[in-house]
Amino acid sequence: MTTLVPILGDQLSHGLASLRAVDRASAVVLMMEVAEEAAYVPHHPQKIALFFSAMRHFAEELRAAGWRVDYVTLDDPANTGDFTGEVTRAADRLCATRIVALKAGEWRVLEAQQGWPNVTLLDDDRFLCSIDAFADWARPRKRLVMEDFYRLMRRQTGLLMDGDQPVGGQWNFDADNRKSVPKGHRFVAPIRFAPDAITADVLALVASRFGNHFGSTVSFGWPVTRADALTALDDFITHRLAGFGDYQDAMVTGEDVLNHSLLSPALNLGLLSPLEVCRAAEAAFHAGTAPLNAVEGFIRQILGWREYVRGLYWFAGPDYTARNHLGATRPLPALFWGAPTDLRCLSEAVDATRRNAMAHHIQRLMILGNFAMLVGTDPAEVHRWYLAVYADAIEWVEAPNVIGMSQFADGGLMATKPYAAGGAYVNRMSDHCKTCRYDVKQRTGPNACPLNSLYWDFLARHEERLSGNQRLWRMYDGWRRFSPDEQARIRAQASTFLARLG
Ligand code: FAD
Ligand code: DLZ
Repeated sequence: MTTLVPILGDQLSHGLASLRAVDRASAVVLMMEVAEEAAYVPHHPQKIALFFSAMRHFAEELRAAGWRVDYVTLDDPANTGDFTGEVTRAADRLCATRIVALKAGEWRVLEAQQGWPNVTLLDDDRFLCSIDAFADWARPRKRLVMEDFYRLMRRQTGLLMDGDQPVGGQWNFDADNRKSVPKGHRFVAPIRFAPDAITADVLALVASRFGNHFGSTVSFGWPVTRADALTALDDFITHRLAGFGDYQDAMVTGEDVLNHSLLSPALNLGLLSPLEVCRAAEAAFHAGTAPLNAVEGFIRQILGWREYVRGLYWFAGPDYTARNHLGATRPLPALFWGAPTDLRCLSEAVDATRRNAMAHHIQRLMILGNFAMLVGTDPAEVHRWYLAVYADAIEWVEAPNVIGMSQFADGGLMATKPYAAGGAYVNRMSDHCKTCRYDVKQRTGPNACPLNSLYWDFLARHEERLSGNQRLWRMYDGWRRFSPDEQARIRAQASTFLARLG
């Protein structure tokens, strides 16, 4: 009587519910490298290598812990290329009488799992808020305000709480976290992990099979085991957490990481748990090595945003990624795949993405996402790009951030207003404009920063739909203060740019 336990690439946790539910002596763990997962969107080669390497290391650890593991490599000639084919083949091969699996992190794969024979699907309990608990919170509400959810999570977990009050007397220290970086400030580079023999094999495999995908693997240095991930966590807590809050929204030319943690891939693969990461940050505050604005800001990203977007993804339903509230239809501009652009902010963000399979939050939201939305890109194309290019992209976390937060394609389920910005924002939060060929202060003319006319054109295009939004009142007031001639010049400038964008 063999029980088959399929474990997917983002389920690399030793305490997995499916492992807890079976008897080690009669279970066989199945892990599968499958072509469909690697290519249903053209994933960045570094992302594919990260998943395969972490999977191979995890299989080794399971074997060392006494599990029988059946591991199907991508180049196995018998590999059918998809999860269902491999699960069916393994069930036959091992004469399995039942299958016990953890529910996948996206609708597409969950639907496939539901078709597996004799399968028991278990809830993924590696999150601090269950899907049902989020739905109970969300159902009676008109607006799903993240801050309300976050305070509930603070109370439930006791993180940064003093009885029923927030430590420091305030729930949120975001107002302290908008500083620009002083000239000459030095950031401590994050720890990188040199590829071992397993990773080197995987990098060679990925180069031969997916070398034509956008992205480089040269900088590969991700933690691929739990031990490495714990070292990366310690490195962040020791060297970068203290400055996390101050420069959280900043962008600096040539600085890919600043004080960010780079922990999202390890968290999303399951190498680290969200609670242990939050507790490590909280301990640094209590030890006096990191200030409250930094620790609260960091914990809010994980306890608040990460749990909130996961709940929202499942609450919103399987059609969420098809939403297109603003009716945007433009194909994704070629610059997202590395075609040259002379906007410095965009070239920096795309280049970091190409080199590292990573860009930090403000680059994703306010540079790349903002540009895609201002030019009217089809949100489904934007979603597929983000899913492909980032090492941490799993649909449950990527889709709400892209469809909801960055493209306003869900019509405000997640964000209260579109995150739209012109050049002034980029100039305030970064040093990019100083070395850009465009003049950020100009709206029209050959040297004007294109973001300025695109921003006003976006507001004008969507005036009927958006001008009733209270949070956009000031922006529409600004637009109406322009003379009709100036409005026409701005729109003509945007239209010329859009025509050239093709
Ligand atoms: P830090 O700045 O150090 O933050 C700490 C942790 O908080 C992150 O590791 C992450 O786990 C969590 N976090 C922070 N912001 C968010 C958020 N908005 N949603 C969920 N978790 C958050 N994050 C992903 O993990 N996968 C994605 O595919 C993804 N796609 C995104 C797409 C867009 C358009 C935007 C605006 C954001 C996206 N994010 C995504 C959220 C965020 O940008 C990344 O989590 C972050 O940049 C990862 O880098 P870090 O680990 O250094 O984060
Ligand atoms: C992202 C990814 C890739 C590139 N390849 C695999 C794979 O070959 N095998 C696997 O088990 N998982 C892979 N993954 C992660 C899955 O896409 C992820 O588990 C699903 O999106 C479900 O959340």
